[in-house]
This record gives sequence, C-alpha cells and structure tokens, in this order.
Amino acid sequence: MQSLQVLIPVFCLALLGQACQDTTTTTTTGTKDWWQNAQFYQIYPRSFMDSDGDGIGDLNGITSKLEYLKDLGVTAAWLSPIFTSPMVDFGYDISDFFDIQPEYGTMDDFRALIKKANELGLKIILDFVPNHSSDENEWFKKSVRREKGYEDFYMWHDGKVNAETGKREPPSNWLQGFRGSAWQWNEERQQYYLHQFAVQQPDLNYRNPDVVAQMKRVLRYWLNEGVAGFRCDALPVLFEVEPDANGQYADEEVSGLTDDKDDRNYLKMDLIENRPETIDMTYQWRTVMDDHQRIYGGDTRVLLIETYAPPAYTMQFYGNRSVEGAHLPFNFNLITEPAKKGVSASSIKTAVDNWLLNMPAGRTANWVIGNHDQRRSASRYGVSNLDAMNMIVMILPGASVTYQGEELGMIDGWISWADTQDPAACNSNQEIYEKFSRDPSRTPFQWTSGLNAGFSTASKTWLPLAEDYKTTNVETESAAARSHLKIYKSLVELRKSSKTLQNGATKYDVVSENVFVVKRSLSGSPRIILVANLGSRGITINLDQFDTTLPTHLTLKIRSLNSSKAEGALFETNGLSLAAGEALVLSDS
Ligand SMILES: *[C@@H]1O[C@H](CO)[C@@H](O)[C@H](O)[C@H]1NC(C)=O
Ligand SMILES: *[C@@H]1O[C@H](CO)[C@@H](O)[C@H](O)[C@H]1NC(C)=O
Ligand SMILES: CC(=O)N[C@H]1CO[C@H](CO)[C@@H](O)[C@@H]1O
Ligand SMILES: [Ca+2]
Ligand SMILES: [Ca+2]
Repeated sequence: MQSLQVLIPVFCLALLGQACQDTTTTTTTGTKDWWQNAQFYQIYPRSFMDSDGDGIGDLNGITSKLEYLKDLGVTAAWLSPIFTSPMVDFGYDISDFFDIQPEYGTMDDFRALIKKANELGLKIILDFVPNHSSDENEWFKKSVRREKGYEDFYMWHDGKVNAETGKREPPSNWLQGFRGSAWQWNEERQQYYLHQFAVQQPDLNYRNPDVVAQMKRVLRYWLNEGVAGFRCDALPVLFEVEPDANGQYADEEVSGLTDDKDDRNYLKMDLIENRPETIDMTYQWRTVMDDHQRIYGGDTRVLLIETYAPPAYTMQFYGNRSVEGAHLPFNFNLITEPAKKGVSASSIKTAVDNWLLNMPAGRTANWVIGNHDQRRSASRYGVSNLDAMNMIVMILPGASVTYQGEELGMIDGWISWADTQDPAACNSNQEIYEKFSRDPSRTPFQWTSGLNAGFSTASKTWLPLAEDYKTTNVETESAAARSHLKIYKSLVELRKSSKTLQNGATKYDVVSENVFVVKRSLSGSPRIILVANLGSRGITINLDQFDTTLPTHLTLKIRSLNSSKAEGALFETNGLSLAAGEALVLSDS
C-alpha cells in the first residue's frame, strides 16, 4: 500500500457505512439521457487559459480552447465560479451573482463562449454557490444596515455574555472551514454573523423565503443565458440547526479527531452540516430546472451536487419515490476511501461498494477523483496508478468527472509561502501551510512546453507553474506515440462506442490482494474487463477466481502507459501476468 498525501476534505468526517460483500449490481437498460453516460470536465477558469496576458485565466481563454475539450470527447464542462468577486476565496465569494468577474471577461464574452460551445455540441455548466455571498455583496451591505427586506438575509445573532468575565462571546463554538470561529462580530450592526467558510463569506439565511426566492432567480437568470445546468457548491452546510426556545444555538461536541482547536475537524459538525432541510431545498431547485426545460424546451438541465457526507445523507439528494432531486450527487468515495486506507484494490473496492450498494434503484452513478480542493490525482494515487484510476472512472457505470489536467497526469505544483494564495493556507502559518493549501492543484494548465506552458504570455502567472510542465503538456503528449492523454482519449472513445459500457451490468472485486477487476456485460455486446494492479510488485492472476464465465482468452484494448503488452493481442484469462502499476482494458471480441 502506498501512503497518501491528501487534504482530508472538510466535510468527510463521518465514517461510511459497512459495505456488504455482494459484488454484482445490475443496471437498467434502455435509452439514456445525455448526462447519464456523460464525460464531465471541470475547468478552473483562473488557471485554464489566459487570453490577454495578465497571468490570469479568463473566459476568452476558455472559448479559445473549447475545441480541445471537443477533441477530448467531453460532453459538458463545468466552470468553477466566474461571477463578480473580490477573490478572497477565488470566486467562491460572490459579490454579484448576476455578472461576470471583470478579470475573467464580460457578459458578451460569456455569451460568445456559450455560442461557440453550442456550435461544437458542448454543454456548459456553471458553479452555483448557494450557501454564502461575499461580504461585499449589496445584499450583505443592506443587511448590515438592516434595510427593509434584507434584515434577515444572513445569519445574525447577538452572541452571549460570559458569566465569569462579563465579556461578549460568539453564539456557539462552531468552527469555519478555513480555521477559527464561524462567527464574526460586525461593529456596525452590533451583532455576530455566521460564516461557514472565510470571514468574507457570510452565510445566507435559508429560513428566510426571500433568500430562497432570490437564489432561484439566480438559477433562472443563467438558465436563460443558455447554461445546461449547475454544479452546486458546498451543499451540506446550507442549513444549520435552529436555535432553541431562548434563541440560543447549541455547541457542537468535540470529535476527538484532532487536538487543533482551530481546525474544523476538532468538532463533530452534526449541527451545522447535513441537515434535512438542505435535501428539500435541492428538490426545489430540481423543480426550477425541470420547469425551465418544460417552458423553453431543449435538453435536460442538470443539477450536480457537491457533498462530502455519509451515504445515508448523500443518497437522499437523488430524490425519493415521489420527488426528483439532483441528477448526480458527486461521488467522492474514490478520493476519501484511499485517503483513509491508502491506495489499494481493497480501498477502491470499498469506495465502489459504498456508492453502488447504497444508491437507490434506477439512479445514475458517477465517479470523481479530483477537483480544485484536492491534491492532483497523479500526486495522490501516484503517477504509476494514474492510468488505472482514469480507467476505473471510465469503466465503472454512470457519468465520469475529470478535473482539468487529470487527462495529462499533471502533478501538484510546489508553492512557496510567499506565493501562497489560498485562504485555507494563508489563515495558518509558514510552518504548516502546506497541509492546508489547495494551491498545488490550481497551478496553470499545461498546454505546451514553451513559455508559461502556453497558458499565458505574462511575465508572472497568478500561481507559478508546476515543475513538470516541459514533459507533461497537451502538445508533447499529443505528439508522443503513447501518453496519458492518448490513453484517456481511447478510454473516452471506448465509452462512446461501447453499448456494454453505456448500459451493461457491473461486477467488480479484488483479485490476488491488490488487483482491482471490473467486468461490464450486456447480452449481445462484447464484455469489457478492466484489470488494474495497484500493488508495487508484479503478479500473475487467475481471472477464474473472479468470474467463471469468462472465455479462455481476452483481447487487449487499452493499456496503461508503462505496460509492455501489445494492443490487439490475446491474453490467457487464467495466467495473466501484470507488472507493478499495470492496468489493462480487455474484451472478449
Ligand atoms: C420525499 O421527499 C419529500 C420532500 O422532502 C417528502 O415530503 C416526502 O415525505 C418524501 N417521500 C418519501 C417516500 O420518502
Ligand atoms: C510501471 O511503473 C511503475 C512505477 O513507476 C514501476 O514500478 C513498474 O515497474 C512499471 N511497469 C512497467 C511494466 O514498466
Ligand atoms: C470542490 C469545491 O467546489 N470546493 C469549494 C467548496 O466551497 C468552498 C466555499 O465556497 C470553496 O472554498 C471550495 O473551493
Ligand atoms: Ca487574463
Ligand atoms: Ca449555511
């Protein structure tokens, strides 16, 4: 097993349920809607492509690279926030939900992006950040001044007086995501406000119907601009527990997980995460999506949800027997399980079990291995396991999600304390910041081996480039006979052409301690078998142990970068030798 350097997501504390040993799940066949087998691709706009040489990625940069996404086989790109923002949390602190951040471009640039995407048949999904706004948002300024209609737009509280010291204290012991108290005193209003993230990100009050209506207006506004849906940010923290009869908030209990009292993991977070009202709000947003499609026609508008939560909670986002919810609550299990137990076939199996065995019938699975909050996948799983991980994401049933650069095997950049930008790191200190920093996975995208990796013509980019850009980039990998990029593309092509991958049943297991095997099958269509050796030594496996119905020989379709086998060659099912880190996609035709 490999040890992992990973940022434990703020919201993944709860232990996942006990998985059972059943390894077979069946999928319903029939026509699938566009999102059910989609290839989602996350763009971090600040770091994707800079069109005007200021060192910061922008909308025109994205537009200029849409052909690359088309060529990759992407169905829909979701953009991290592009809205007006003081950039304290790089766009997750929105001061105007209805406009574009000037350094990213204008509304016209956005319309040009949508137009070009439509021409190419690509869908654009925006990030919806419902939990909070920036403290520079007009709504917050009005709320501070108690202007009519805005008095209760945010979560205000008087705080309490300490009986011994006589001093004013925050209403509760709740902690924010970026270290320290979740309550901030506001001099002007003479009250505390809640912020589950940075001080400059006050939480909106969803118990106020005006807030609910306003945020639905945000959704409709961008739907009218032609977006294909939303990816909803940080959902588990939307609602907090209600105050007691005396108007007081209860304290969270200590979790016992860390001694660091500023770290949110110090507390259990039962009262300010994963509340039932949040699920219902998602159902309401789904109605907004469906209504829009009913009125204006076109393809399904999708709702994707960010939630690091136990399955019992996460699965409710899908909806229930009477109500539709999110199309896809993002599945981070392939990130969180290996983070707990190391990268191994068994941690991957647990991750898959925890999703497929808990997912309600008739729903669509999805697989995520990275985003702008995590270290890059190649760094976390190890470069030698990168192709295996991309294969797992693409061969398992349902939608796949790629964070920009995963197709290239981009690794983390190293960022000095002086260059550090992320508030999660800046709120710590020079000794420990690397533990909290999300900057390493946000370094500029690597297009070429030239100046600034072709990202920008600026003398200084907003974050420095990762060291490996001269060898790991689109230009070099496209020209090479074999590369991570080319393997990624063949996987996408296989997904698009294989009825088995689109509609087939799924069986998976661990074989010979560290080999993860997946079989997809559909009657009348070739079977697809993925074999990934996640161990550090070579091994010969007998696939009979996994499935007795396989033929004696299988044809190699796709192989990991350092595999020395030949594509198109036949391999014995019972006696398949695998080198360390070798991963193969095989078929019976
Ligand atoms: C489904 O969810 C709705 C909305 O939250 C709720 O009112 C209803 O009771 C739920 N139905 C079932 C069968 O769980
Ligand atoms: C693949 O790469 C890993 C890690 O670099 C190495 O241990 C393994 O031997 C390589 N396998 C082959 C077939 O080259
Ligand atoms: C993956 C992701 O989108 N993470 C974001 C969650 O929300 C917080 C606050 O809005 C951001 O800081 C994260 O980047
Ligand atoms: Ca720019
Ligand atoms: Ca909240």
